[in-house]
Amino acid sequence: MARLSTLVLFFGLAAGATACATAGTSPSSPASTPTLVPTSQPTAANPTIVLSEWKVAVASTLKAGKVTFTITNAGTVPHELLVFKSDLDEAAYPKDSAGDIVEDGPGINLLSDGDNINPGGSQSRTVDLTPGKYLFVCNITGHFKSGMFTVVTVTP
Ligand SMILES: [Cu+2]
Repeated sequence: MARLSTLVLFFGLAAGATACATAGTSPSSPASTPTLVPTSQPTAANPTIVLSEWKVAVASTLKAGKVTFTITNAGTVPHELLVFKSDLDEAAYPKDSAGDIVEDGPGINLLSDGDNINPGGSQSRTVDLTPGKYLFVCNITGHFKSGMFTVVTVTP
């Protein structure tokens, strides 16, 4: 599957490059016409999130909008991915006595939750991101405390 994706990406890029070259050399484009740059460059529209001990590997900046994540577990124990939106720093998140996040606690908003993902497994999840500060975290007991989170800023 990874190989196929690479191929698709390669041909996608090749097609984009061809379109670009064609547009650039077109003699019928008057100089005064604004150049339409094909928006075929890779975007963060469908980012991959890789979970492992004890990391949530995701870009620290994402663009607002509907985003479909592919979430994979590259670790050796089950993990999950929760997406919280909050202005709070992660240290100020409401926590229980074990140090796990109280998911419906004050000051935070759980936007997305899903089943645990077994080692080697993956999951697809669509989240509607609005500008602000987010915490992408695995809240299986002890994992947040072990540093399994990433702060993500969503820009307009
Ligand atoms: Cu975890």
